[in-house]
Amino acid sequence: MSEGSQSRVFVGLGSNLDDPVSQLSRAIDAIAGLPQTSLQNISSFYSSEPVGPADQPDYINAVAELQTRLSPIQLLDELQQLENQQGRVRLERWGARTLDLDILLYADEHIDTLRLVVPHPQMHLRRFVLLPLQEIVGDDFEIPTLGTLAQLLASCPELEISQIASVGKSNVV
Ligand code: ROI
Repeated sequence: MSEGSQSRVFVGLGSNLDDPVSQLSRAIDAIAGLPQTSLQNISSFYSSEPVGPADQPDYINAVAELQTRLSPIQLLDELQQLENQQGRVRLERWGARTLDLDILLYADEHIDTLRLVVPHPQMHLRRFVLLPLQEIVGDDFEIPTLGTLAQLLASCPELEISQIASVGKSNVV
């Protein structure tokens, strides 16, 4: 990457169709290749029951930490292109998908536009986001306006979730 100011960003990854583990692995490689962006870290992969409509397969989730010079909207455009490249079809809200990439945090920015809301408005309610994030940043990390990860995990709804051994890559730099 060239000179200029970089932002620390966390992206949530999720898939529950067409071999979710490979979907996430492909997405991580693609994120690592984004312009003006470097992949700093990736959590383990986690398997969980679906939150929302139950008549769909279990999900695989992970969280990636990036440094990027892309603006929030440029990053959103890039991530949506990756979703589309991996066959995502937007059928129903909260339905099954091959790949979901959500900007969870963009530095300590608050963004509230039609296309993008950051911090992600549901992240504090989703154990499948908080657990992989905690693995990367630890208990004391503050989510702007919401509190520390330890506090958020203590009040987050229960979820059947398990860490899948050794499929994530940790500390990729
Ligand atoms: N449930 C789980 N466990 N993981 C997800 O990534 C996920 N994504 C969604 C909904 C349908 C809300 N449920 C999920 O979009």
